[in-house]
Amino acid sequence: MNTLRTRSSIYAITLLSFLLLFITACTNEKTLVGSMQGYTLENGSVFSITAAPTTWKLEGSDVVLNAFAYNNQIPGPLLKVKQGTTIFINFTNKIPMNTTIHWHGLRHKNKDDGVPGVTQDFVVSGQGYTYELQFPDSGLYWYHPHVREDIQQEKGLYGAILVESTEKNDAAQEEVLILDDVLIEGTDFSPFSEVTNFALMGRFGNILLINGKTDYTLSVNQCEPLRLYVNNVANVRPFNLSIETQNSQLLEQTLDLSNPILKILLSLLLLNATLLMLRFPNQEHTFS
Ligand SMILES: [Cu+2]
Repeated sequence: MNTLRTRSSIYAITLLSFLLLFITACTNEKTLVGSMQGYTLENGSVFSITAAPTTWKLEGSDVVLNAFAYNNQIPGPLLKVKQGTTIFINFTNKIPMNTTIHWHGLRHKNKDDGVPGVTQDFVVSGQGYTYELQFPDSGLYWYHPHVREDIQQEKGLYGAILVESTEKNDAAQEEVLILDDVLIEGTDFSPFSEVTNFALMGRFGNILLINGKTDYTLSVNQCEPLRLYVNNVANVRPFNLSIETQNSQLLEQTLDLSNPILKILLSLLLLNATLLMLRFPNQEHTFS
């Protein structure tokens, strides 16, 4: 087992740093531990998701956010499904606002895509809605409200869906990294406006997060292929995520990270899911 440590910085620094520290030699042990709570859902499964207020303490600080969460988890439950399946989500809205869940990137029935006024009505506070989700394509998708994202998404309403391909998967380990930022003032969120007062879906934050944490760590196996699914759920910020591949072997990636132009493109594309396949034969690697 080895340790992947990610460090996020405060005060509007857009660069996310990753430090990989390998502490043991190569093993054949397969690690499939997600950093957020994962749920494997078979075809026809019914899964319940409740959006509700919660408190969210940022580790290593006095900050306790008055947040919203899906099933009291930030990020929300990681839904693991197989390509070609259908599941049902029994959604309950317990936040004091109307909301919906939009299933970002999914190619499925329009009526369940969660866009109020276009494909469905608001799910008013105290009520629910059953979503039918289909997964014709593999990859990483995510879900979030489609109502006042500047408040609801900022407060913690987001989660990921990992759709396993029907084709062979060569990765020994797969991890989902969700990048976010939050704007803190004192010990809580900076106040929100009654009306949307920023372009896009909100504001820049001053604390950076990976999977809801400021000091995210992850165990990985040395020498085995590691596939990272990276998703940006920040309301407006493009992250400058780059990876130094010194002594490591890139098996597969969607973009050539050594190319500065593509690096900029990657920053922008992180608004959607990006997939990286990596392998690290040597002892230490620094990602920046
Ligand atoms: Cu979206």
